[in-house]
Amino acid sequence: MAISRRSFIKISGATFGAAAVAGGIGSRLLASGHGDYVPNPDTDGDQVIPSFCEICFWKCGILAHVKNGHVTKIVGNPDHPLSQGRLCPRGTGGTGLLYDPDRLKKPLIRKDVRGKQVFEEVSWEKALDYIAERLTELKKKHGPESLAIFNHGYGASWFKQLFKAYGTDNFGAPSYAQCRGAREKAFELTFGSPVGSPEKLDIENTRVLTLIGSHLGENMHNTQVQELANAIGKGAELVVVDPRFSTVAGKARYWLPIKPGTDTALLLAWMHVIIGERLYDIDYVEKYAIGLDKLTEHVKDKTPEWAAVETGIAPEVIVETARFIAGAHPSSLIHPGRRSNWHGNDTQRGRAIAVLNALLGTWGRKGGFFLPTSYAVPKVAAAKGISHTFREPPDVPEGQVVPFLGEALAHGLRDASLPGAKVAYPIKAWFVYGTNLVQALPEPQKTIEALKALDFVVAVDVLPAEITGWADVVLPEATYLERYDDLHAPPWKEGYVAIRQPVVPPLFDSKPGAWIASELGKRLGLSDYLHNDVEAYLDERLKKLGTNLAEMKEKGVLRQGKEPVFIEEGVEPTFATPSGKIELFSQQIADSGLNPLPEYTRLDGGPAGHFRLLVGRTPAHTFGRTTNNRFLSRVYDENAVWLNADRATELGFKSGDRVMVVNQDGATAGPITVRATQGIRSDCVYMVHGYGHTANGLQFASGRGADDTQLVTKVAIDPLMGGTGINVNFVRLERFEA
Ligand SMILES: Nc1nc2c(c(=O)[nH]1)N[C@H]1C(S)=C(S)[C@@H](COP(=O)(O)OP(=O)(O)OC[C@H]3O[C@@H](n4cnc5c(=O)[nH]c(N)nc54)[C@H](O)[C@@H]3O)O[C@H]1N2
Ligand SMILES: Nc1nc2c(c(=O)[nH]1)N[C@H]1C(S)=C(S)[C@@H](COP(=O)(O)OP(=O)(O)OC[C@H]3O[C@@H](n4cnc5c(=O)[nH]c(N)nc54)[C@H](O)[C@@H]3O)O[C@H]1N2
Ligand code: SF4
Ligand SMILES: [Mo]
Repeated sequence: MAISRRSFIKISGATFGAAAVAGGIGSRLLASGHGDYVPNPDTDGDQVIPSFCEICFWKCGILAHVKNGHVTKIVGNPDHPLSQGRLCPRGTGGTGLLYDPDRLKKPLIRKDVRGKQVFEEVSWEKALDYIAERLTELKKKHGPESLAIFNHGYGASWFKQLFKAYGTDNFGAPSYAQCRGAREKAFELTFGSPVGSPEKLDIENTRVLTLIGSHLGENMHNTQVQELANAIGKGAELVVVDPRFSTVAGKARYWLPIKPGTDTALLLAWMHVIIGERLYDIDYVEKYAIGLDKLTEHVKDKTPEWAAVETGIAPEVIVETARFIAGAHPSSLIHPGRRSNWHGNDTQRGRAIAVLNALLGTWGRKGGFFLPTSYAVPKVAAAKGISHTFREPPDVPEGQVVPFLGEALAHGLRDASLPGAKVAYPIKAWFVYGTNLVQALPEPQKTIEALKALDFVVAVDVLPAEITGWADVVLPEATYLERYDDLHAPPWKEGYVAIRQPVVPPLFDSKPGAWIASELGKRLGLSDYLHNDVEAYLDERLKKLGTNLAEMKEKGVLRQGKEPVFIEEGVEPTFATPSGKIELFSQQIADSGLNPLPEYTRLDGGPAGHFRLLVGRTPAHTFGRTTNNRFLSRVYDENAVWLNADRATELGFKSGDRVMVVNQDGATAGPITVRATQGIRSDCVYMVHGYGHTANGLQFASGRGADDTQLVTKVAIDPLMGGTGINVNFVRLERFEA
């Protein structure tokens, strides 16, 4: 039964009878089979329905305008604390996803026809029966933990419940070990609490904001960008540390074009100056922190002169910026960053950021980190609780030690799926929800090898992304505008609870995740462990809050009202570290045999004539999940490779040239357009992630720009938390001959 040597099947637009019409957005939408409807963002709706966004993971409150059954526009909900009436450009482009002509429309099953693998459109009944049959067989043969679930997005909660009931706790998300993981561990080790998402930052009241990489404004988390604009309006100043002249560097008092991978040296030198000149928050550190003596000793030789050699930043600039940053404490925030798995030594860099914040007294302070509150929303239990004891995920090879594991490592679960993997037990099947593993996981060669070897792969998606072409069964989910998900009540400055609800019924034959999980549950005999009627479930939860579903559908969000969230307002911080204090020195890390004080590791340089590959975001897109969105692509439809202008001249390239990007292992990506600029150092190049799709079902995005993932054939593993640093690949540019 098992399909070996699974191959990539192109889900083409033609499968669905949608002609590939050349031309503008209108004709593309006509091809969607959704009548002649083209959303007009100037049209107000007859109905205005509140919900929350899923174009990225910030979850801003939206108001969807609906007229004649169509969504005309999406605007920010003024009652929602994260959007405060405004959305980022991506959020307003949600209609471009809803009406994307390339959406997955019917369940698909892989079939072998005369030795050739093809997809067949099937009914939901047939697709779900088939998955249940295969998962039952898998459990019998290899045990439930041989199934790994990969996920991203809020809708995954239904599947987490389902698969825990099935018997596996092997959930991996690239948004941990490839993203926030190092930062979260670093802050946990220092303050006893991760930064979390949405990050608990009071950017609004900060006087000096220091950004290490974090390219706010291109990295477009709505609330942070709004708060930054307000802070600048009130006179806040910025220190931007970035090898590239980012958008936000253009607004900074200081731009420090640092040599990539040397931030920890800069941070240690700043500490050297701040401790040496007693510019830190002396009372705060005395009251809340331990280990200042050891830190002082540790940074004694980390002089600005020492750091200058590492970072390429002049010693006097290091001293001046250290004084400038300390001068504004405690409203002087060193942004913790988000995508922090860069070079392998990342938890140590995160520790340096956390420790510097501690010296500045920012944790729990206005203009620093707030101490969040949340709206207490009682849970509602299913008929049966899950009492299974799960086997540890096989995400770390036998013999390797990762002392501070957090969430399961997504790449580790992938590696446990490779033939011959040295793990406690192998992974044999994947259930993939809302993550395009082919672009999201580094070392794509391993991802493909695993996909070829697995017994069974299911992908739940909204678009025919690369991962769906590797699945045995593809399930078309309804978009966030067509479904309920669970209530959202995150820790924030003010407690609130928000609802996601369908603003229009699902298009085509797509179905909400809650329904899919419930139907699979029925077939697996697990219904008692699930909430099978999403409306009844939400209503019951809301009744416990003294409201109900009907009322909440009108209101969209309930707010708890302002509560104290700062030490200045009388909140006493608690630190869930072993000592109960902020740990400048970490005994936990010492016990694991690693450096208990933030440690700088010098990186290897690349081969001669190569540039370090750096990646980032564009304000108009979320990774590759929106690059097929025609509305958002009106602004930015292809990535470019940033190359230092002097180097470009030396190498004979100019802006607009088409090149292939080739890495140290001979892997290639492109063609892509050169952007020759003085706004980047000469030792690195930069591109936005999420382009260069190869799935031709993504009729708009396919073949546009280059996919950086193809060039990430190498990673550096974080010795503390096991994440993959991806900024360790080196590339050169070759002229593209068409
Ligand atoms: N518009 C938009 N916004 C997004 C997203 C999106 O897809 N689109 N994705 C969201 C997600 S999930 C994440 S994780 C975040 C990611 O956004 P960030 O957390 O800001 O990502 P980074 O990788 O830290 O930042 C990339 C920046 O770091 C710089 N950089 C590269 N190497 C170095 C270095 O060694 N040192 C220093 N100091 N700087 C360096 C790059 O030049 C670039 O400007 O964005 C979030 N916001
Ligand atoms: N090379 C490289 N790799 C990276 C990064 C990088 O910058 N460069 N960034 C890293 C970071 S910071 C992160 S957070 C990860 C994120 O990477 P992923 O986990 O892959 O996240 P997305 O790109 O948002 O996932 C997109 C998939 O979800 C689908 N999708 C969109 N909406 C829905 C929905 O409502 N339901 C379902 N079922 N599917 C949906 C999209 O069509 C797409 O296939 O990637 C990491 N990997
Ligand atoms: S930041 Fe933008 S894309 Fe993300 S949830 Fe908010 S509006 Fe949506
Ligand atoms: Mo991320």
